[in-house]
Amino acid sequence: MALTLAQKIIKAHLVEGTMEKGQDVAIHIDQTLTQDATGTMAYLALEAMDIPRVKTELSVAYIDHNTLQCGFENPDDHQFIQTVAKKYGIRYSRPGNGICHQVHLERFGKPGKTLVGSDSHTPTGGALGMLAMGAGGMDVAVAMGGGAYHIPMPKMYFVNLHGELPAWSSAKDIALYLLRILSVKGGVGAVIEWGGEGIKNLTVPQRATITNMGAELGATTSIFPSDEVTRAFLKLQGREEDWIPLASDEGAEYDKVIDIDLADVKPLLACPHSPDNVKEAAVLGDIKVSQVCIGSCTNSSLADMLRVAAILKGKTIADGVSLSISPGSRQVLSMLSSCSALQDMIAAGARILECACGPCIGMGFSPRSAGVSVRTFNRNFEGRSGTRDANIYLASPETAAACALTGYITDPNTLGTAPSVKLPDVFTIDDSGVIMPASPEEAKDLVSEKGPNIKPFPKGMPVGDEISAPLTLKVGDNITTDHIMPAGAKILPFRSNVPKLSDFCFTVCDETFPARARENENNFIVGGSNYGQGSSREHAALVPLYLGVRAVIAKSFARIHVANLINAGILPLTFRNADDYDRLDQGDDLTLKGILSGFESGNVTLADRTKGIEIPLVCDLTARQADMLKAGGLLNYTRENAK
Ligand code: MIC
Ligand code: SF4
Repeated sequence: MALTLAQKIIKAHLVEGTMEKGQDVAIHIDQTLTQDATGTMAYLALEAMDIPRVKTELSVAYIDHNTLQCGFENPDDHQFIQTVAKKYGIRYSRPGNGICHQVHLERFGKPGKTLVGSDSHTPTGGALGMLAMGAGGMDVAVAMGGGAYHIPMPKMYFVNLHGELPAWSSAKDIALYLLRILSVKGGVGAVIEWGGEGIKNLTVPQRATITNMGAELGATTSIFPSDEVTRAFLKLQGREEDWIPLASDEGAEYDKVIDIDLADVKPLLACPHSPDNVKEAAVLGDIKVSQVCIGSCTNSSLADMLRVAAILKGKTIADGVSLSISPGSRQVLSMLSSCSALQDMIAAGARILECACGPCIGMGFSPRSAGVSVRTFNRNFEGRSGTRDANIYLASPETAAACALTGYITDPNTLGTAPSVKLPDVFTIDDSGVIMPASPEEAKDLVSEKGPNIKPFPKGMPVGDEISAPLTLKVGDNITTDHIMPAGAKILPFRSNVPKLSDFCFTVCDETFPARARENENNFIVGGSNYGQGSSREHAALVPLYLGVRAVIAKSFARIHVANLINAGILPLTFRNADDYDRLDQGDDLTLKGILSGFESGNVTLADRTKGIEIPLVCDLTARQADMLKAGGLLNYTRENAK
């Protein structure tokens, strides 16, 4: 049978299951990555698994999210991660070395390999022909321990690119173009494979912008073939030997094919507050901009930065604008500094930030009240920037630079001829920002160092046959994990302190939620469709668990979040009839009945004791997931199975 590219990689890594759409498949994982904001939890889970050393081909721990260090919390977390990495055989990418996805692409990704990362933008690696997926920290810990990664066998979508991009359009505009077609839930349950003659003109960093933003479509992952373009990129990185050719088979079948003529891709912006609220720059006009941020794992490659420098060269940014630029990695920053590009940016008025996530996760650089910020990032969820009433627009580096110069939302086409940028023939290769682990012999005597901010995991409770609880919170469609567990400079330092984090749970939607939840032993949450989209942070499950949330009932769930709920021991259920969502009100007293038999039959009944009605629910779980819930989550399940 002719296979798609993703099917080929899954087949080569299949540990358990059959490759039938929707069926649980267990995949062997070659590489893992973590970042610090999710890494502490992942490494606490790894330590709890009690294995001497990771079993993957390569595992890397990046420090890139929490680099503000306003107190002891962040540096203590860094120290914990560094000591764990040293002991367990994990490479440690120190703060300043760059954003995990950019550095992984440059230095470690390999065509044909599988990668799971405790960050939803791990699919960036698909630009190299990897099967790269975002996951919760506990799932990454299991993969480090040699365990398989479980996913429902995805559907296969194919995006067929034709022709060439217009001069001022870029890879970001392609990603936004697809988001406009498919929406933030259009990729759920699917792998998006990119191909067609149009890809031959897309470099690996451009491909990476596209695979990165597949996360915003809700896709399991996105992938490009490994071709001569891939080979050229790896050669520049001094790793041509990592290249292998990879493509889908002739005649491979896809569930959906989307044709895009690149000539139709104009400069686009995602308007507040969702990455799929996409409009053409040319039609937006006259919106005054107070801030522009260039960087993030979506758009911080050397080519992106050189284009920005060329646009800014010899000019000064508008008076009302504050411009930040964060290069994606130390390689990018040092290469910018060895030509005139960095100087051109500084002279134009840019504020150069360190090579880290920075403003993308609200670690500083919040916009002013009701400010308009144009960012080359991938998410513009309400409040994520740190300023609740700010309006965030997502755009390409070219459009962002144009906005910085004019002070208004601007179509870069109005700037005249697009600058052409030539990449250097030789790249600076310096891996000294990555600290190697100790040898197995030396590692025996090492212990991890935990600061006072690092608190243990909340304990999952075995799910029984009946649970009663009030409907403590009812929310709408497309609730993101940034709503459930906000981040930003004030909250992110507590990523290893669940009790403290619980003060902020759902406060974006309802400031009284944590106090209300604490009054009850058990709580239920009701959500709309695509509940839990966005980040992979398992804190969006662990913190509700700490606050007594026992089940979430929604119209539908995002893939990583539903896995995180189950890993935490929280029961995810969906409405059999979506209209029943309207029959429930916050404050209703509810009972879930027949849960254990529902694990087999797929049916659970929700009794609304306040209204005296019963609502049929769907319990769509694999046998492994049901066992995990019966055990009270992944950690208990792993412990029980180790006996
Ligand atoms: C994000 O972009 O939302 C993050 C911060 O990188 C998250 C991870 C986290 O919350 O720590 C993600 O994308 O998974
Ligand atoms: Fe970091 Fe932003 Fe990328 Fe998340 S999306 S990994 S916060 S740069």
